[in-house]
Parts: sequence; C-alpha cells; structure tokens
Amino acid sequence: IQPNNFHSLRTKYQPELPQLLQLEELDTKTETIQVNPQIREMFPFLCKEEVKAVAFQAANANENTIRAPLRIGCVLSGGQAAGGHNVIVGIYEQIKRRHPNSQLFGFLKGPIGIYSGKYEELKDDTINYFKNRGGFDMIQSGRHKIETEEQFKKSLQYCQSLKLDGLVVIGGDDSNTNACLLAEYFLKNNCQTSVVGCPKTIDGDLKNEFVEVSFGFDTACKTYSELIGNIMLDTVSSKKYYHFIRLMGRSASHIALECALLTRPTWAYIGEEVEKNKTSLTQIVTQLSDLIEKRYKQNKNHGVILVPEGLIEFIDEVKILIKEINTILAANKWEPDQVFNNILTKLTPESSKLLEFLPRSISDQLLLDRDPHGNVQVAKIETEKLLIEMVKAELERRKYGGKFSAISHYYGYEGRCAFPTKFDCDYCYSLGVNAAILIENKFTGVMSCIRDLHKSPSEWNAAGFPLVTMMDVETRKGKSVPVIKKALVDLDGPLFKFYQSNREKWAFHDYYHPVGPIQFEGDQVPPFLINGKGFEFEEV
Ligand code: FBP
Repeated sequence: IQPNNFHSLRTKYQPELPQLLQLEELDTKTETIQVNPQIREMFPFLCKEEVKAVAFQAANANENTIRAPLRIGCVLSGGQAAGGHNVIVGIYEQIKRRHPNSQLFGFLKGPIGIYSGKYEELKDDTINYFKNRGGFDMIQSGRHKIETEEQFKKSLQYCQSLKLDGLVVIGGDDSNTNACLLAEYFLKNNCQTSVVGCPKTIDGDLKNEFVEVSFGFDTACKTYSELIGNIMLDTVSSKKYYHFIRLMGRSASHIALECALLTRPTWAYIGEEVEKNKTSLTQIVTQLSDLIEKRYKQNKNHGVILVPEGLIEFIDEVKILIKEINTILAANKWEPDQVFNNILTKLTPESSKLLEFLPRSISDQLLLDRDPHGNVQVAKIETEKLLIEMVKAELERRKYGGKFSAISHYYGYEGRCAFPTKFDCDYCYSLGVNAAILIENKFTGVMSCIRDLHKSPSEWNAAGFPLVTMMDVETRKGKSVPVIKKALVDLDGPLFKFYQSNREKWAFHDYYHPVGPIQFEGDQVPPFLINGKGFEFEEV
C-alpha cells in the first residue's frame, strides 16, 4: 500500500514512553502471587518455585554495564486490533537502543509461522513504514493454535535454531493461554527462550486485576462512535429512520457499552444484562416495540439502537440452542445441505421449534462451522436484521399507527485496523518496550502490563504478571484445560450503572452526542473501560 499524506505524517510521530521505561538502568521488584492449586499442577515448571509478579523501578546508571545483542521473535495472533504494529516497533527500538546488533524476527501469519518456521527479519525500513499504522499487514496474523506435541516440538526447534532470547506473543485470551503453555514447554525442555504475552483484542474482554485494558479497544470504540454519531446527525435531520447498528465484540458487550457512553443512543443492549435477566427474544422484541410506540406518541419516528454482536449468544433460549447445536455438530458429520433437516430431528423440542422459527438466514448462520477455538462466528450472524424483522412483525400485529422504517448496519472490521488513537499508539509502543525489558531480564510466562493508564503516558507504570495467575480451569471437549477467563461487563461496575441510570432519559429525549473523528493531538480521553479510575461522566 502506498503511503499517503496522512500515513507519512503519522509515521513521524514518536510514541510517548513512560518516564520509567526511558531510564537506562532499571531494578526489578518482585512480589509473590497466589496461584490456583489446579493451575499449579498443570504448569509444574512455571510454578516450581513461588510465582512472582515483577515491577520496575529506577536504578543508578552504571556506565560499566556490558550489554549483549538481544534476539527476539514476535507473532501477531487472532483478530486484528489497532496498535499491533506499534508493539513490534516498541520491541525493535528498545532492543536496538540496548545494542545495535540486536535482531527482531517476525513469525508470519500467526502461530502457524512459529511451528512451520516461517519468519522474516524486521529491519529499519519495515519498522519505519508501519510505525503508528493500523492493520496487521507487517507480518499478518492467524487463528491457529499450537496444539499438538509435534507443533510444540517444532516451535521449540525454530526458536532454538534462531537462538531467540525471547518470543513475544501479541494476542487475546486464547493466544495468551497458548503462550503460557509454550513457556511451560520451553522450560520443561531447557530452552532458553522466554515467552512474554501482550494483551490484544478490540473486544476489551482480556481484562483483569493486572491488565487494565487490551489494546485496540480504544481505537475500535472511537471509530465506531464517530460513525454512530454521524448516523445520529443524519437521523435527527431526516427524522424518518430507525438505525439498528450491530457492533463487533464476540461475547462481552464492552464495545457496545463504551460506544453508548460516548454517543448516548436511543437504546443499547448489553448482553450480560440480557443473560442475567434471562430476557427472551420475544421480550426484547416487545421492549423495542414499546419504545418505538412511545416515541411515536412523542412524534418521533426515528432512533439509533445499538446491538452488541454477542447479544445473540446471551439470549437464554438461543444460548441453549447453540449449546445443543455444538454438541450435535461435534458428534455428527453431514453434507452441508443436510445439516439443517438432520439437526432438527436431534434438538430438544423447544430448540427445534426456535431453529425453525428463526429466519433461515439466521439459522444457517448459527449452523456455521466454529472457529479453531470453538467460538460461534457471531460476526457472521445478522442479529440486527433479525430484530428489525421481528419488531416490524410485532408492530404490524399491534396495528401501530406510526411509520417504522429501519436500516441495518454492522460496524465490525472497519474498527480493527484504523490508524491507532494516540492512546493505542503510546500504549502499544510501551507494551513492546516493556516486553523487551522483561525478556532482557529473563522473565518467562508473563504478560507485559502497562498500568495507571488513566494518567498521562509519562506517568504510566510497567510490570510483568505471570500468565498462570490469570488462569482458571474449564472443561472443554470433556477435558479440564487452563484458560484465561474472559472479562464480561460488570453489571455492578460504574460504567454500566451510569448507563443504566441515564438510559430512560436518553431513550425518549434524544441526547445524541456525536463525538466526531479521532483526534491525534490535544487532550485525549482514555477508554472508559479503565473503569473506576478517573471515570467521570458529565450528567446530561
Ligand atoms: P480476537 O479475540 O482474536 O482479538 O478477535 C476478536 C474479533 O474481532 C471479534 O470481535 C469478532 O467476533 C471476531 O474477531 C471476528 O473474527 P474473524 O476475524 O475471524 O472474522
């Protein structure tokens, strides 16, 4: 892709680095952390001794320190998220600052690149071109898992033959679980390569007491919010359309909530609330139809409804249906054209009735193959269209007097590769620098964590938290396996509470808040998802 003016301008931006990470010499401060005993058993080498988190602090500069060149490999894993390139740029610039002969290798197309030995050495021209740019096209990504003994063995062989001091896995919950398994395998086999994770995913669900937010979330939410705001201005101008906007985010509704707080839509569904209240599809349709009727009585035939893409999986009866489909599909192999009819005979009567009731386009989408991690491909399920059809039918049944003219939208992929916000540029660069420092200090099986993100970048803190401390045991395909738990929207947290206490007002009085395009200079608002800290919201 040829650079354009904007790209050229952005490549000149030097990301801000926390003061701490700019220091020549750092001391490490470690702290013991408790690990779930079942997890301890699953990772005997990583948990051989006490499991420790590491934080950095300033140390006296020592002019006599002799530094050796570092050799690091990196891989992008899973879906795209803005800022991934800057993690790589951060690693590169850090290791070159330490020693000019240091080398960085990018494994191509995701984890498959590690076990098939496909890599490229990254040099100045590549690094400079991709600095502060969206996309994962520098080395590409993939959804493969390192699963079989053979794949682990090959991964070790390639890391050893490249004499890597470290491997940085830039990925989400599943990819970091995989990174932890790799760190364990390397230790078990006396391999010197450290494995360090970096938290990536626009979904915002890789979040816990150690990780404040995953990168890419901020850019995705601000990109979608710009578009939502534009739609809001259009709809208050024409006053004739209801816009149903489905927002990406596989399970958790963090993106929908963040966009709702930024733009104040007519209504936003939060999947976790629907799950908690066991709200059925029919109830959702009734609620929406009531809202539309009430607005009509106020002379309003327009609105903007946000629908998280994971909503479908949270609706009680659909959740049961999906679970049944997963079990049946795992046990049977049918020709694609026979799946629908065959599965109807094997479902429970309630689920079978629901599958038949859903528009065929939706039921076909529910029957699609699962991704390599077993997830339903919700990005391909057009829930917004389903809701429009069902609300339309309900309003007709009620002999609604107003006009219901609805337009569907899906904002998904366009948010994953935008030019990263200043927050994501700085955050990712710092994550990369910190990952390189963790490797230089020989930490393995840890996540690079940058903290205090509600403060200005110069005040951010850096740490490495053991991946084993983020793990839970789950049963998958009948086996107990370690997994990093996805963080769902906290219904008792300040963000949801704020939305909950304002939504009735927003529903009937059009407090739309078009935020405009992402600004790369001037005051920056970090994502609200770093909640609790620094979260202040102006009442309207
Ligand atoms: P990651 O968890 O790998 O970051 O991917 C998240 C995501 O963008 C989801 O929001 C979306 O449902 C899914 O990926 C789409 O997957 P694909 O890119 O395979 O179509």
